[in-house]
Amino acid sequence: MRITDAQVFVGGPKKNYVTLKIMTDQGVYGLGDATLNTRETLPAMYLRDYLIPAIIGMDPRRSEDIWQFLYRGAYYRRGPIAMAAYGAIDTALWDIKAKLAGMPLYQLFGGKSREAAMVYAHATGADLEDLMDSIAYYVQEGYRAIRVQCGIPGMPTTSYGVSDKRGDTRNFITDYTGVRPRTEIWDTDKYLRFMPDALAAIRDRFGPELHILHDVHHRLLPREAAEFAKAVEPMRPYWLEDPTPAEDQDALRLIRQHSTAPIAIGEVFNSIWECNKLIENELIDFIRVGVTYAGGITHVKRIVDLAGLHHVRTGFHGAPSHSPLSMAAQAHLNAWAPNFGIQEYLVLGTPECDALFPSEHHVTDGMMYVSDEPGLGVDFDESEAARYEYEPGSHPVVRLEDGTMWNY
Ligand code: KDG
Ligand code: MG
Repeated sequence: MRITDAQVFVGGPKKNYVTLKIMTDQGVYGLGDATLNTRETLPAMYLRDYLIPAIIGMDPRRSEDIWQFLYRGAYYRRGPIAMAAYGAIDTALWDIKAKLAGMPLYQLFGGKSREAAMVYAHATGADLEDLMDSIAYYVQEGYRAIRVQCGIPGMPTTSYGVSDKRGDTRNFITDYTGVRPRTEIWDTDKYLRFMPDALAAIRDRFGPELHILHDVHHRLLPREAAEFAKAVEPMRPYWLEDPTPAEDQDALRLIRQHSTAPIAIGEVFNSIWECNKLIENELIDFIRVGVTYAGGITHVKRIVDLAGLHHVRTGFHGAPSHSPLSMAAQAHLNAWAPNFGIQEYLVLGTPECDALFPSEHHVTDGMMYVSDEPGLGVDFDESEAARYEYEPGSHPVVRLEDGTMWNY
């Protein structure tokens, strides 16, 4: 069996999904996702110019060897662009393998460990009252776990993931008006004065059972993160995400020394070599990598197994930039992983998105049900894809009030 060709498509309904389709001489094809949000053309170019020509003629069933060929063969290893490109190839090869076996992908991992996987939704509010309404909406929709992000009083702009318009619960991460980013202003003191009380009010209003998650989005220094984690511990958050940038990993010990609040990190990691210290030293509770830019199923599965040895559970990244293909790959991993924790999930199911990526994966009452179709269980409609073009977008950048650059 041989790979005969592969194509890359960039575009989608209000998204720049990077979709790879690998064709074989037996008519079976595989699909993968290389959507690196706001930098989408780079993995697409890497695939088209370097990787596709190199894999044509290879046996698609040898997914491990092809992964090693891509990773070891590049010489300049890792990085999000390369790992997104390898990930798309790897996911497409697993799709082919499972289609050949006539089985849903999770069966190849070892079968289901659960009937459905808990997901968390995103609630956002311009202020606390607005956030309470947003949380109430998701509770009533059946979600058991909700990430809560709130405008901070006195801050001149909104902070991460929040709209400045009341009642607006769209996700504010990517701005598709060009590559020049807008600026958010950040003030740690105002955040630290407000957020613990806000989390206490949320716990008070929604009771003990709701899983409350919060994304600090790399804004705090390690000592501040320790102070914050200690302050919110009594509210029993499900997790605090990215309390501090994880470049200085030893600094995370400070949080552990002061608080038992669960810590989730890893959405910007693209290899096991960024996670292994945090996992082996048990400095985190949830690993947040995504199949899209952490080298695909082969590599993420390796990370999941390492995490399982150290009581670290999965909480795969599921921001809106992930296409239904990588979300499906994660749905299969979530169905299998003995150390599954939770899955981030934003409603993808617009009619346009469903038409582009037909599938039977679905979320009901806050639980994700994996498709039983052979392979990933997601198809790709090329005639629909022809409707979309790449639209340049950007994340915000963050500055302190005096103009100093800060971490987005
Ligand atoms: O592209 C950047 C987003 O994926 C990121 O800001 C989202 O932090 C994020 C999350 O937890 O989903
Ligand atoms: Mg995050």
